[in-house]
Amino acid sequence: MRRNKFIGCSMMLAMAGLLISSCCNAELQKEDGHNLWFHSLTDGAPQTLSEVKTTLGIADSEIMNYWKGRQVVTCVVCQQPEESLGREGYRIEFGKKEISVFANSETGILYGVYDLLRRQETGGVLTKGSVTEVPAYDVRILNHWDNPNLTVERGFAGKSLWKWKELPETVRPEYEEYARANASIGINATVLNNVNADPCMLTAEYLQKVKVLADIFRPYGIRVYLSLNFAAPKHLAGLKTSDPLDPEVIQFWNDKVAEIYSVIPDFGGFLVKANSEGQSGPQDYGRTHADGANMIADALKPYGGIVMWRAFVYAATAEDRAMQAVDEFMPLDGQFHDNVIIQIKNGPIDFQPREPFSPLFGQLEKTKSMVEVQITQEYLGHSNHLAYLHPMWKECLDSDTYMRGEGSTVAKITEGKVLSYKVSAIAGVANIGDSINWCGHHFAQANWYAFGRMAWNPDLTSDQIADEWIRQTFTDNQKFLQPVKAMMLASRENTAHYEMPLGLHHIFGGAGHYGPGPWEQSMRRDWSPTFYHKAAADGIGFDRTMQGSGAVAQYHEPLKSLYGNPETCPEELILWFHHLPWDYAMKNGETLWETLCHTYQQGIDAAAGYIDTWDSVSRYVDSWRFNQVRDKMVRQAKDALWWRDACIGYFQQFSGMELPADCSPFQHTYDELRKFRLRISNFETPSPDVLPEYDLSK
Ligand code: BDP
Repeated sequence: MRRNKFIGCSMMLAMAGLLISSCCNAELQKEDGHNLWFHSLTDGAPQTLSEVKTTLGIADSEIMNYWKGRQVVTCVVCQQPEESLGREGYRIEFGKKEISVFANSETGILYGVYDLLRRQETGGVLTKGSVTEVPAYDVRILNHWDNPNLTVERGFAGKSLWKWKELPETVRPEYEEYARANASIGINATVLNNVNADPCMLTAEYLQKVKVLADIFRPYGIRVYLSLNFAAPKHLAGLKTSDPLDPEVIQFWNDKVAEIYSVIPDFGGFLVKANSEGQSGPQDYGRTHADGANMIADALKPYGGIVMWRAFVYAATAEDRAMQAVDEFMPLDGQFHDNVIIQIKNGPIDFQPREPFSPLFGQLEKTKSMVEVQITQEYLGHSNHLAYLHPMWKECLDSDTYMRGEGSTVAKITEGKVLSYKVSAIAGVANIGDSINWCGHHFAQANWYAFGRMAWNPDLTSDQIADEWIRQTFTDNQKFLQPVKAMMLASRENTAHYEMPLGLHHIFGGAGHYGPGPWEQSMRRDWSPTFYHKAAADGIGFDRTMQGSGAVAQYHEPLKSLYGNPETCPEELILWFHHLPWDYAMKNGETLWETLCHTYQQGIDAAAGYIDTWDSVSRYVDSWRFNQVRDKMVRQAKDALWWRDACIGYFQQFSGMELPADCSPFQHTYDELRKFRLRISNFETPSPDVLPEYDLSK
């Protein structure tokens, strides 16, 4: 190894004078949240982007602008590659006077520099020894569900960040800020458009726009991918078919891929939603998912591109939607070409506040798979609710599938440690829009941050990630850090408590997926809340045992037996797998009805408690962010009551049981609440004036 690059040196800044010593929020500088987790790094000032748009130029500029330590920082791209560092890893060697960052690539250096700056802000800079970091997943990718008309499917943070009409001429600074934010947490890939893909994204006109973004992202180590519309041959080239075995169709895709690579030489590949929710796919032509995926994969192969083919498929006719992905993909195991990865949502239904892991992870023995989590809070209160999602994602990654005996966790399988993968990947559906704070809720930024950190290192704990994020985004003052972290760590579970406790799922009102609608029956039964909770005089819950749908059989032993028996099934999933009588005896000695009511109550109390916690730390937050967060917390606490009134009020007609005396009284009957969902328009965050009014003092 030879030091061939000295890219930066430390600047000792007289920072002490700038440190915020105020303890009154009105005196803290106004902060709109645009600086994300660079808040402490920039000391509240707008971020400074590098003038030199090369990877090393950016790394250099970050050190020059933001390194506050005494040590001189040198960065070294290894001439003789160090195998253990891989393509993107790095090693930081700490000394009293000097810190050196070693990597095999310039991107590795950039990651090392961001690590160093993170350590600086979170108290992790060492004076001796070294740390080596290598990412667990090769492709750490955001999936934007953004449409060319600037709407964002399930987006709750304004319109799309990508201003397609202005591109390629007008280039907004946010594009580079986005790239920088991603690079700082190790995200190295992005799908720019919705899985429900508009074919126009692949036209020559749009590729020129995509190229501009790809050029901005490249020095930050980020590759661009696109969602494709499987019927593009028909839409774009006027072919009579999009049959994947048709020679003209194959030629279309070969030509299209060649065109894309001529414009974007490092294009990553495609994300495909096929034969799902009305999207076209190979089954329209009597072909299989493997036929479709392989045709696209073959076109990409010469360029090194990959296909992420989604397993999110289900049909209205199925007995149990939770079983569909396995039923569909198991018979195809082994048929996919080696640059295809099956992209599987963490749970078998659809990003609910709690699901067991998707059994498909444990069933694909000869096919690569990747996890898709949802960063945007489609089912967890949109951008109104504080819900830190890392614990939910980690629950999935740490789940043991028992595919190859004990220890075949979802993380190990998808990292390629069980079957060996050439390329491993993990995806998160982005929660980013053009809102000034990027994510709508200041705390929703933590989920973007957590996704990146988790994709780099799935072993990091929720606590570690929240800790880092709070220190960089707000303050490292323990009086703020500890209570706020505790609130974040409990928040996902609390959301499950007041929305869908004990394994209940999919009981949202309307297609907006915000408020409750337990009474609803849609035109499709598998979109109907009543189909999922099955509340009736004899009890509640979906029977997925061998006497019911048999979904438990998609899990390997011992899970099949564990989930299949209500005595051993984890209680937080009990109504996912079982239909039980209202007076079923729970482990705590209560009836199921009592525990159901008490779990909702726990969620209600916790949500109300956020307001108290937040008020107690007001002096450590600028008034701008304080007030915005507080307003949302009030809404969240009211929504928790709404969920309980609607669900328990509705279930009560079947259980015939009273609300336990220690629960908050009902404020609305479920009949009153039915009308509210009608006024929430699809895919939008409902505005407060269309939501039921609640009095939090009762
Ligand atoms: C569901 C969303 C829908 C998406 C779909 C998907 O409600 O808007 O298109 O997932 O993942 O969660 O394709």
